[in-house]
Amino acid sequence: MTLYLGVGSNLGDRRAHIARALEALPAAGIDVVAVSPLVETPALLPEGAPPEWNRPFLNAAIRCRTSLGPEAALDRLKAIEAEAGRDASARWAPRPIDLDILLWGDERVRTERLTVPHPGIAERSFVLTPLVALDPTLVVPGLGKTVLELSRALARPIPLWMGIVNVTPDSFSDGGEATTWDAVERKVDAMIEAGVQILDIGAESTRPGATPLSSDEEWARLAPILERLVDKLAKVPLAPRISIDTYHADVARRALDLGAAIINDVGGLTSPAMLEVAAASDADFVAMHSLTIPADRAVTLPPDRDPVDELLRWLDERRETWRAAGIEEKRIVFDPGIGFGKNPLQSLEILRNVRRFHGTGFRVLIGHSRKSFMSGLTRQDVAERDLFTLGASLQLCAQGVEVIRVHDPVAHIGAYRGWAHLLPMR
Ligand code: A4P
Ligand code: MG
Repeated sequence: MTLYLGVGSNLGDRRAHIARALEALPAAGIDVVAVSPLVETPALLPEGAPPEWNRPFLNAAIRCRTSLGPEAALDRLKAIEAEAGRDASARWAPRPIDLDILLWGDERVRTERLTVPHPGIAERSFVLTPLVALDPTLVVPGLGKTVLELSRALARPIPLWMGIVNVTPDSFSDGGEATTWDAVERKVDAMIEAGVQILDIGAESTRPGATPLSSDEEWARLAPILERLVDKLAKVPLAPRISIDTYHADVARRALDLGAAIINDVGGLTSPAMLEVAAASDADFVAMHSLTIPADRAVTLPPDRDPVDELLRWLDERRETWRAAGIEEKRIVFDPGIGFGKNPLQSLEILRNVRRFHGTGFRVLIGHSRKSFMSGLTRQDVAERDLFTLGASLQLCAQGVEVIRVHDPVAHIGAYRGWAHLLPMR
C-alpha cells in the first residue's frame, strides 16, 4: 500500500528530529519512497494558546509503502513520536515530532482512532505544498481534487525557494564570483542554513550577448562542482534538491546520472534530444519559454498581443509534444521566461498575471531576479535590483507561484517569513 505521511516539528533541533523519524520508519515496517522538500510555516494554534507555543514548524510530506494496516501503522508512528520525547498530553502543544497519516492509497479510513484522508488536509498549505512538490496530480479521495488545485485555492501560499548558484565567469549579475568550489560552498552553505529548497546550478550564461558553450565545455565547468556538491549534500539530512540550469541534453543526462533531481531547461523542453532525456528519467523538468537563446533584446513577443495569451498558446502546443514524447505533465514546471523574448512591459504584464497560468494545471516557476525589465525602474546597481526583486517576489508569493528562483534566497526567506506571519491563519 502507498501511503503519505505528514511530518512536523516545532521544538528543539527540528531538522534533526525529522531526519531521525525518517530513519526510524523502515524499522517500523514503513518504507520511505520519497521525501518532499522541507518548508517552514507559522504554527497553526488552537484558540487561546499561550504565546510561547507560537514556534514555527518545519513540515514535509513523505511517500511510503507498507504492508501494515492503517491502525497498526498509526501505532508505529505513535511509538516513533514517543521515542522522540513527544508529550502527548496537550493538543497542539510544541512538539519535537508529529507524524500524521495524510492519505492511505485512494482509500477512506474512518475508525475511532483514525480519519484518513487527514481531516485538515484541504485547509493546510503546510500539508499541501509538500504534497504538491511530491505529486502535484495526486487526487484526495472524497474531495475529488488534486493537491495542486487544493493548494491554489488557499490564501496562505508557500513557495519553494530556488537559489541561483552560477559557476560561470560571465553570468549577468554575479559573474566571476562563484567559479571555485570554495566560493560555491560558501554560497551553498548560506542557502542551506536559510532553508532553501532547491539549488539551481548553472555553468553557462544565457544573458544577452553571452557566448554559447558547447555541451562538452559546459560539462567540463559543471562536473567538478557538481560532484563535490552531490558528495556534500549526501551528508546533509533533508538537503535541498539539485537543479541543473542547462539546455544541452547531454549535460542534463550526465547531471541526472550524477544525482541532480531537476533539469531547468531554458530551451523549453523542446529539442528532440532533451525530450528523450526527459522521457527516460523520472526527474522534474522546468520548461522555460524563450524566443532566442541567448536572450536577444531585439526579439520579443508581438507587442500588439496579450503576452499571457501568447504563452498559453505556446504551452498548449508544447503539451502535445510532451504527450507524444511520453513525458508526464506532472513532472513539468512551466516558467514564462521573464526577459527571454519579452520587453519590459510584457515582463511586468506576465508577472502581474501569473494566476492565469493556473488553469493549465502545470506548476509555475518564476525567475525575475535582477532582470533587465527593472532597469528603467531602479537605480543601476545590484543592491537596488535585489530590493526591487524582493518586493516583486512577495507579490508573486501572493499569487501562489510554486517555485521562485532568486539570487538572494537568504534575504527572501527572511522577508517571506515576515509576510507569512501576517497572513490570516484560517
Ligand atoms: N488521528 C485521527 N486521524 C489521524 C491521522 N490521519 N493521522 C488521531 C494521525 N492521527 C490521527 O493526534 C491526536 C490523535 O488523532 C491521534 O492519537 C490519532 O488517534 P496527535 O498527533 O497525537 O495530536 P496533535 O497533533 O496534537 O493533534 P492533531 O489533531 O493530530 O493535530 P494535527 O492535525 O496534527 O495538527 N502548524 C503548522 N504550521 N504545522 C503543523 O504541522 N500541526 C498541528 C497539529 C497544529 N499546527 C501546525 C501543525
Ligand atoms: Mg498529529
